[in-house]
Amino acid sequence: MSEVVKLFKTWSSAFALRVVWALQLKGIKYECVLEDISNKSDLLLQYNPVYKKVPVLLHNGRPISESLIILEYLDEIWKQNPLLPQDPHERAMARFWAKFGDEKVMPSIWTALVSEGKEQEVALAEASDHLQKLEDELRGKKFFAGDNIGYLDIALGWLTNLNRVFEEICSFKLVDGERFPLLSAWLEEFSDAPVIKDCWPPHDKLIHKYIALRQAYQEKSSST
Ligand SMILES: N[C@@H](CCC(=O)N[C@@H](CS)C(=O)NCC(=O)O)C(=O)O
Repeated sequence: MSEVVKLFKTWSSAFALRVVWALQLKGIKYECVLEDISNKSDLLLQYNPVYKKVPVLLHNGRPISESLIILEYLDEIWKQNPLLPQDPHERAMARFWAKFGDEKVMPSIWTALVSEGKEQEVALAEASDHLQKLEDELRGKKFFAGDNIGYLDIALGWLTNLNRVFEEICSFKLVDGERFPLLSAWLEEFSDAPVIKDCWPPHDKLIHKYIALRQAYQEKSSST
């Protein structure tokens, strides 16, 4: 059967980028449908009526949303270059750390990026604590998945981009090579991997977007 795969994404979505990476790593042919989050298409609302967010993967006309769930789906349907570990305990651990990345690491780094003063200080301390846990997870490994990029590397891949943005906008290193040597090496290995590096959103456009988000956050905080 010929497979029809479409991916609804925006130019910058870090969540959609996970799906792009997985599709590329598995060599799955797909078509991109670019969405504008400020003016969502009827199709996006139809395919993801619950969250109304990208990414949405459409496989032979059937939609799947939530990036981590899409990764699992791709892994189940397309067996080549498996993303999740074969061992059930390792698989559970990969899911655990991916959830930790989304629920703990991402919000703390996000707040550290957009805030200032005391709020930024607190968020940074929290982020460093979380990053230390990821550093410990990398001990003895090149990638979180082992010798090759896997599910958890893809799930945490947003960190590469945000780390660069952070350094440029806040003028200091979030993932400091001295404090987090394994995580720093992972950031480089991951972002330099051929399939990964071909898919980064345009850097300057991304920096502008984050500067605008930072300004908006600070204006909102100062008016409340
Ligand atoms: N948990 C979701 C998060 C997806 C998400 O937040 N997508 C953003 C773009 S990066 C979005 O579509 N936002 C639209 C909105 O919040 O209305 C996932 O992993 O797919």
